[in-house]
Amino acid sequence: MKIGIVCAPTYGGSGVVATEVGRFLARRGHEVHFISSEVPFRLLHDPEANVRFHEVQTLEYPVLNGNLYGIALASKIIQVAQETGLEIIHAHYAIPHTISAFLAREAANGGLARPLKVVTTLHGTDITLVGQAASFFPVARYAINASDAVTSVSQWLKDETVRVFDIKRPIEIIPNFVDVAKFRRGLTPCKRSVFAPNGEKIALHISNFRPVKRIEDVVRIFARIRQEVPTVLVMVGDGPDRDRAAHLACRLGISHDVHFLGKQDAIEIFMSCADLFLFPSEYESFGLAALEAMACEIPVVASASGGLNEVIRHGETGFLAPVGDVDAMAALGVRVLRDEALAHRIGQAARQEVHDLYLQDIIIPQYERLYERVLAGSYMVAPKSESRETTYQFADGI
Ligand code: GMT
Repeated sequence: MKIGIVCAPTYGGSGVVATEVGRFLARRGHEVHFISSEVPFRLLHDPEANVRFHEVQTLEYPVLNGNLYGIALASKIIQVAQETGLEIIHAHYAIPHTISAFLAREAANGGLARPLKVVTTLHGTDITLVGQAASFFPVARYAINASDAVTSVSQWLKDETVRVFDIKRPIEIIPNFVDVAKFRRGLTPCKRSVFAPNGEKIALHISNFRPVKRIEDVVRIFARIRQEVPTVLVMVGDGPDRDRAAHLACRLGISHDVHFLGKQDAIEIFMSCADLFLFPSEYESFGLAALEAMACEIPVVASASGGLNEVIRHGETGFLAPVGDVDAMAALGVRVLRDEALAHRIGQAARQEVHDLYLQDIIIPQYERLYERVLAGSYMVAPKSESRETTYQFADGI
């Protein structure tokens, strides 16, 4: 198949998942075209045969009040589809990517060699933050309803999407996955001696440091753990709440044990030798970083919220505590850092869970089958109108 993937190129779960989907589709013989503002960062250092990148160049023009990226993206999609005969656009993020794909299809006005199908994957913040804002709501709902197929990375996100947007159409759950050859214990070079020269344990947090990640909770949890077990905290990533977290570490007098490393490409280097992963988010539609930590056999302490309840089985493959319950999360951290047998058992079970449920060989065929059904016209017949009473009809009786 000839597949166009539209995604955010920067650090962040949706861009990572989109890149890995494209990479593994290419390895299975499909022709994959990434269309984005920059080369997705996980593709930068690891190019693949069968993968092409097409840069969207936009224009900031003050008279038009802002960013014209969505329109430039639509033009690029038309150009790529005309040049390569794309069959599918797989949009990761409903806004603006799905809308740009619709615009491309409409604007091409029959000028494409083949009809272009649009598959949308919902990742979370496109629904929970952006889509719910009043200025985007009706268009986000339209993106979901008018896509040829829609997938969600968790049951929780699907339920939220259906509830918030009153969606009647089918949404398939295709969870995220991990490349276990890359994310595994004991990679070299391990940075343990750099951060923990005196044999301290290493607690790790990786995110984009946005408010939803509750970064200050990470610091508070660590401060409590450190009183019980010699530990350092490694913070990978950057974002709006970094300074608040650094300031809090200062106020608590622990900043010499907190290492802010900023954005890093090869996060597996840190994951492969950490002892604990702290992930106290307000919610996560999935929590890809938690899954990557599980693949590296690190016990994860996370909040019992959103899709994290699906990814982590409390006491078996990691630990969950109520959102904001810093004391409970610290107690779980202390327990697992003190008890090596427990840490080993949880780490092994976590890695096994990834092998059982979240391998690329399990997940990628699910996308392939979806594309095939969409191309065969056996997925769904689009409704004529978008009213609440609309009943959807399925050519294959689903
Ligand atoms: O906030 C982030 O973590 C970034 C965001 C994104 O869109 O890149 O992540 C979302 O998608 C990831 C990949 O499916 C999920 O693993 C994250 O849980 C989700 N983030 C939130 O729901 C907050």
